[in-house]
Parts: sequence; structure tokens; C-alpha cells
Amino acid sequence: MISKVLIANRGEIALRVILACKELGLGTVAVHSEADRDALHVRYADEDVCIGPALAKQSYLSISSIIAAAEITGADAIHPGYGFLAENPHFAEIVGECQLTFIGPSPNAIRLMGDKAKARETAKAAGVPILPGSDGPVRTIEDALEVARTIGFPIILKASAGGGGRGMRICPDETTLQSAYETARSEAERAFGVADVYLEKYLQHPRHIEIQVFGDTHGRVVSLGERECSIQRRHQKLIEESPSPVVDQTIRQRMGDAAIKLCQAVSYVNAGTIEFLYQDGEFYFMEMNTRIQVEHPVTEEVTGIDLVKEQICVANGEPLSVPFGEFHLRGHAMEFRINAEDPVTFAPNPGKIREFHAPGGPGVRIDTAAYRDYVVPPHYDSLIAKLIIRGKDRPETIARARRALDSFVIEGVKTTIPLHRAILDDPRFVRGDFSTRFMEEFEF
Ligand code: MV4
Repeated sequence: MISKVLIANRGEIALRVILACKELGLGTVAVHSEADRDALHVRYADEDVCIGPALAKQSYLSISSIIAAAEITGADAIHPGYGFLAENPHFAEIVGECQLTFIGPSPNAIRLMGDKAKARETAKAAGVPILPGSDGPVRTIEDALEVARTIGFPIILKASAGGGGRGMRICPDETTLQSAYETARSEAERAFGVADVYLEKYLQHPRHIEIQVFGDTHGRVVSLGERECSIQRRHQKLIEESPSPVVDQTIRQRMGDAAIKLCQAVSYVNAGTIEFLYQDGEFYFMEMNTRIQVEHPVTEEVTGIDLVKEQICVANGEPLSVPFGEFHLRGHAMEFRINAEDPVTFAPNPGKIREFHAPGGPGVRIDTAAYRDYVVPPHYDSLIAKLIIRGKDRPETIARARRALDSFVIEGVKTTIPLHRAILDDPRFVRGDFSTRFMEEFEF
């Protein structure tokens, strides 16, 4: 039985996990770097351990320091949050070998889905729709050209070890593929230590729609509906919402069933996300994320399920609390990622928050570890708050989001608040008529 949880993370997600532990009556251990001594996750936890210098490699990514902190404090479980070590199969394995409970999926599931070419093959074998493309990595340029000619251009080259948009090359024709193949491979080798690339038909204006899934140790897997994540820039999501403006009950059922089939094929346990590309009424498997995601609150708000508490209970061996039978999405929710960065250039803008006033009122939730006089360190991700809005429908959610953003005061650092406010006045956004290219065309 879990009684004390070490949170191997920082910022809003560390705080989010601590809140869930408190509600479950569990003890909490925060770990922090030297740059995070004054961080809220440290103050909210029952115990805290400094695990190293500011540089993530020497603290939040240091497996030995984190395991040592768990042993010193007598923690019996580790929640990895998102980012850092959350999808490191080696870390999950070591946690288990140290007789600690990893609050997440098995090392094998993490490893399998971390290889994007293998994930694609697993999806195909499970009967989940995928885009036309190569079976596994393409070994030679001749191989690549043959597959491309068969499926037709444009195609996209993706690094097997990549994901989240890193190591991709779009090729509109044979000439670009000729030159992109080797550069993509050497880039992948340099970035991930594995040169393998695979090939897919390239969709010109897809939506990114993902399904939240959850499996337990009793063999049950559920789908908890979709999140629309097309509003992003440079592969950083800006706004997520559920339900998607384009997903009806039929598509939701089909996507959910496909997601469940994939999870069952790999005996998936704990929270996960299946990402799909959606275009012209069809959806295709893209990747699976084997962690709790930044945007999980959107699903929490429309399902009423506390996903982080559910993660801990499932790691404890309990069956999923989600009732059997039809789940339903109630109302609408949106999340706005508020980053300490220039809203025009997206350059990080760390520094001291001189004024901080968060909005409240009906349908407003804020997940943050920031406060007035908090100094946003330059060493980590620039996310400082998530504004999560719920309404009875999309129009009410948009109206609430506008008034919440209008009264959200953050001074001292530049933030993405004005950008969000402008997006909420865009007619295409308001109509729900957009693809992953929305921000390329958006004028701020
Ligand atoms: C694609 C695609 C179009 N066609 N694959 C980007 C992130 C990585 N997970 C895969 N990505 C894409 N894969 C095919 N076959 C377009 C993208 C893509 C994208 C996907 C989701 C959200 C934003 C995106 C922005 C640019 C490209």
C-alpha cells in the first residue's frame, strides 16, 4: 500500500500531484533543485529534499539523487509528473527494482511507445487506423523512394526516437526526399542517438485530436473522450479543449474504441493519451504518450474524474473508479497555457513576477505554482499557470475565458495572456473552424 509519495517534478504539476495525495491522506515528499528553494511545491509538501544544482541534468533528471531522496524519506511511491523522467523506461524500471511503486505505466509500455515506428506497427497490428507509410523504419534511400512512390507525395519523414514534432521533414517531391533522407537520419542520430526514420503520407491541414485513456491492473481500459489540441505553435500547445468542435458521438465512439484496442494490445495500465490526426472525417493514429499530460484538467472538467487521484489508486492496485457503461462529457472546457514568454516572438521571459492576481468566479480553475514576488527561473519550461475554463457549452466557455483573461494580472514578466485574448476574438477560432496550421496564419 502506498503511504508516502515522492513527486519527481516541479512547478504546477508537482503541486497538482501533492493536492491529490493530500485528498487521499498520503504523505508527500518534494524534491527540488537549488533554483527552486522558494518554490510552492516545496512549501506544500510534508517533506522536501534538495537533489542538486539548477541544471535539470543534475537535479530533476538525476535518477540516483531522486532514488536516494525516496530512500532517505521512506517514500514508497514516485509520481513523475510530465516531462523530465516521466517517459524514461530506465527510470521506471529502477523505481520498481528499488521496491518503489512507479505511478505510471510499465517500463515496457513506455519503451514500446517511445519508439514511434514500433508504436505505429503496434497500432496497425491492433487494427487501429494509421496513415499509409513504411512498415517500420526505411533502411535505405531506395527503400524510402519506393514507399513514397507507392503512397504518393507529399510524405513526411519522422524520427523513430522522436516525437512531439522533433526530427520531422516534409517532402513534397522526390528531389526533396533525396536530400532530406540523409539529413533527417543524421539529425535523428545526433538528437536521439538513433538514426532510424520512418515515412508517412503527409496530411496538409489535419487537426490534432487525442483520446484520454486509463487502464487498471484488473485488465480494464476506459476511454474518457477527446481533447482538441490543434491550437499550437512550434509544437507547443497553446489552447486545448474538450469536446472537440468537430467530434460527434459516432467519431468519439470510433476513436475511443480504437484507443482502447491499442491499450489492450499492450496491456496498458495507468493514464495515457492516444494522439490522432483528423482530417476530412477520418482519423489516424500518430503517437501514444505514456504519462499524465499538461492538458489533463480539460478532461477532468468535462468528466468529473480526478485523473491524478485515479493514477495513484490504480498504482495501488485498485480497480478504476470510472463506472462501467457509457461515460459522458458534461458541458465544455478549455485550457489556456500561460507562459512567461514574449507573446509575439515566443522567447522565454523569466524573471520576477511583481504583481499576480488570478481570476475566479463560476467555471474558473487555475493550476499554478506562481505567486507575487515569485522568480520564474530561466532553467526550466516557461509555463507559469494554466487557466482552465468550464461552461455549459462552447459559447459560454469562450465568454468566461474572455472575462477571466481580462482580469488576470501578471506583471514583471511578459506572458501569453494577450495572445490568448486575441485568439478568443478570432472568428475562425470562435466558429471552431481550424487545423494545426491555425497559428501560422494568425495575425497578432
Ligand atoms: C504529421 C502531420 C501531417 N501528416 N504526420 C507533429 C508532431 C508529431 N507528433 C507529428 N506531427 C505531425 N505529423 C503526417 N503524416 C503533421 C504534424 C504536425 C502537427 C501535428 C499535431 C499538432 C501540430 C502539428 C504541427 C505541425 C505538424
